[in-house]
Amino acid sequence: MNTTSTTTAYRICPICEAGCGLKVTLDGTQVVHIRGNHDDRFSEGHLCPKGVALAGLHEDPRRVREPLVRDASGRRVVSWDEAFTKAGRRLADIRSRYGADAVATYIGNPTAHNVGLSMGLGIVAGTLASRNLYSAVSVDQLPKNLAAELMFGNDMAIPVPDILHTDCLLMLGANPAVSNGSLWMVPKFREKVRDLHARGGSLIVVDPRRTETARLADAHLAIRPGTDAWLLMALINRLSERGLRVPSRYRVRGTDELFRAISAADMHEAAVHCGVRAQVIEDLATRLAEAKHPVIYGRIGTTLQAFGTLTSFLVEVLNLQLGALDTTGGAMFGEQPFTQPRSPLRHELEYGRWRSRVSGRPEVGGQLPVACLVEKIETPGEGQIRALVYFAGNPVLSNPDSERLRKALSSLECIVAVDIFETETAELAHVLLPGTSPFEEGHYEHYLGTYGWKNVARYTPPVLPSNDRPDEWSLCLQLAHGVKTAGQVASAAELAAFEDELVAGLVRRHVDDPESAIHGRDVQEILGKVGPARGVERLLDVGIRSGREGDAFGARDGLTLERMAATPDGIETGSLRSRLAEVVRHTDGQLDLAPPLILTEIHRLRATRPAEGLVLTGRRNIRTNNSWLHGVPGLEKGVELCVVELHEDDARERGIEGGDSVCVFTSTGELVAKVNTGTDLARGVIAFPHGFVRANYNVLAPVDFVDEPSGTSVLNGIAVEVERIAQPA
Ligand SMILES: Nc1nc2c(c(=O)[nH]1)N[C@H]1C(S)=C(S)[C@@H](COP(=O)(O)OP(=O)(O)OC[C@H]3O[C@@H](n4cnc5c(=O)[nH]c(N)nc54)[C@H](O)[C@@H]3O)O[C@H]1N2
Ligand SMILES: Nc1nc2c(c(=O)[nH]1)N[C@H]1C(S)=C(S)[C@@H](COP(=O)(O)OP(=O)(O)OC[C@H]3O[C@@H](n4cnc5c(=O)[nH]c(N)nc54)[C@H](O)[C@@H]3O)O[C@H]1N2
Ligand code: SF4
Ligand SMILES: [Mo]
Repeated sequence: MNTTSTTTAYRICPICEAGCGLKVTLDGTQVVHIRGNHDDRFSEGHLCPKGVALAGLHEDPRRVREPLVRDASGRRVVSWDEAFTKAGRRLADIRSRYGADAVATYIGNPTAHNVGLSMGLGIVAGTLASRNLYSAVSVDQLPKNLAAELMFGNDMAIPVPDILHTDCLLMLGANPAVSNGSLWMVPKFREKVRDLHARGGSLIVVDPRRTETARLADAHLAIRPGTDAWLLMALINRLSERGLRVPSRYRVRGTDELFRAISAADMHEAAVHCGVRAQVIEDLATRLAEAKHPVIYGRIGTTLQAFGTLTSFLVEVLNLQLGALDTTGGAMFGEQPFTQPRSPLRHELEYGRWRSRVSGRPEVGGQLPVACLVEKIETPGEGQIRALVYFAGNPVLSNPDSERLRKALSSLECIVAVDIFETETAELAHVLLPGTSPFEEGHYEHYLGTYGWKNVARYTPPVLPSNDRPDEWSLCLQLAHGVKTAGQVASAAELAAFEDELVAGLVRRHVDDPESAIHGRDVQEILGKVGPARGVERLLDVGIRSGREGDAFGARDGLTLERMAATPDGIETGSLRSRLAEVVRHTDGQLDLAPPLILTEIHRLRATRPAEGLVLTGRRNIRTNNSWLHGVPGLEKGVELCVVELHEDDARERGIEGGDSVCVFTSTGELVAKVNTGTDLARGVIAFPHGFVRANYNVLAPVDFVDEPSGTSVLNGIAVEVERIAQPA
């Protein structure tokens, strides 16, 4: 007889973009074990060690559970009221003394997987109304956003490969066998490649390293870092010579101008820059031309590099030229049930409307690149940054020239951190407001939901109650209230009224939107029907029920948040469908293929000699996530992850052997780590993971090495030297 009384709860894993549906077995409030949910319509049972480690993360004694403040007398635990008062008062004071721009905001990566936090931080940032808004996006995908803004007039218009139907997937600078995709939620990637092969299709990987993904591929092009734009231009030219032009069904402008500019790129010149023989490029062009449903996908390796915006733009040009954009089996725009009211058509680009004070870099979609952060803290004068509020990030490890940034951050008058660990950045904070455990919040993938390999509606409610602590949505509302009122703590009634106002605002915008399912309806009637009583879930319910799949608040059969919560396996919402016209936001409805910025970049590329000698690139592994999860029980046990990888011939030339300690150094900094040698890397390339404290990759990254149009930091393809050193004692 079974004597234990366990219960099962469902939780979408918030760590990476696989979005795995997890089955959590509980004994009371104790997590007994975690399994992948095989009935999950999206993740189909996928699971990795990090998902299992959520239990360890929940239990981890190092996880911060009470607010902390730091002052002259040191670090101490304080009540929530005291922490909110202190944060609000100090931020309000700095704003009143120096102006709104003196308070900067930094948004870290986990906010993308935490709906309460990401919607809540928007309220805080809106209250702060500072032009100093930064995020991990400028050490990640910003070039893709800018390329999309230029081409489609919509910075979020980034298509995903329709992996179910393609017969030729060309992948540049991505390793989904480890990362599970990025701006592409793709659990069970290996199985999807197996299916691709089973129907006669092929995978071609362009990467300086023979990665876990490259090992699954039919062909691997070991490209020289930072030269993908050359490869893409060579391909576009070859296909063009074979008569392939942008099909007439697409509404585009600037094709001739763009193709003329690209045609100046010579095949043999491209081959030399890329380190890939011309014949191999020719063969790849043939393969793409002959495929029925080819598709191109580029990720981190194509964005954290010197020509990130141009490369990202050319990826979509090639998709267009092949007729793959917005086509079954090609590059499709996904959908999610939560729908924002439609943004107006763009008369002007959301780009360069203001510039950073010192280096003059343009804003992109309302953000300044983190490459400007340090100078804006260090340089005295009008607009100098005096305080920082950050949400779930760790810029001291994740941003370039980290040592200089750490010093600059230490000089700030006030740092307010919203974090769950006392990280290298959090330890500089004056007020640390701890977020909740992943089991204490509901999950809906509202930021990345449109980048799924398929369209699915999923929501999982909190697994455990968060007791007396505010969830991160309420935490943000309280913080915003504190900024507005110079440190007053809102009562429960005041907080509820604040939330009511936000919900009513969203309902009103939907009612005003001609494309919303609740267009023209009565606001009070809708408000009376919003499902949950409290919390960010109310906003979710409004967006879901007003969207394409929604029940329009009882007017038709459709999705509600309640229905999704009752169906934790997820509800399929139809295949990826062609919807380019909905996505384009340029006023003339056309795609712009020749924005001046891109033409300038083509000239800049042709005038730039790629770095010679050794260059450094990144490498991810399955047991960490960016700078965190280190030391979480069960993850790093007995595996040395923080090692330099070097081609054995490059090692031999330098008198280095596997297991040696080496110093890696650049014009910016140096680090020491152990070496592995092998043949997985292209000659002249060394690889190292980011996010480790004992040897931080980003001390090596020069802050002014950026993708010029977007200001995104170039963290791959940095010129380095490596030298064997005596083993440390
Ligand atoms: N050299 C190099 N540098 C890189 C990269 C690279 O490839 N190479 N990759 C870049 C990329 S793609 C990214 S996205 C950035 C990431 O850079 P960041 O976003 O700055 O930092 P993370 O390492 O993701 O750290 C996230 C922090 O959030 C906290 N956290 C986790 N979950 C929660 C939560 O639910 N609530 C709260 N409040 N806090 C939470 C964790 O404690 C952790 O400290 O790094 C970039 N840096
Ligand atoms: N396990 C694990 N999963 C993760 C993360 C993690 O830290 N750990 N981080 C998550 C985050 S925030 C993100 S953004 C995604 C990123 O997911 P991916 O985009 O798949 O990133 P990586 O795995 O770093 O793979 C990037 C590849 O680009 C190659 N590369 C470097 N420079 C160049 C170049 O110039 N050209 C080309 N063609 N290739 C180049 C590198 O060798 C590497 O194999 O992963 C997410 N998933
Ligand atoms: S792959 Fe791992 S970390 Fe990513 S969502 Fe799935 S279980 Fe979580
Ligand atoms: Mo990222």
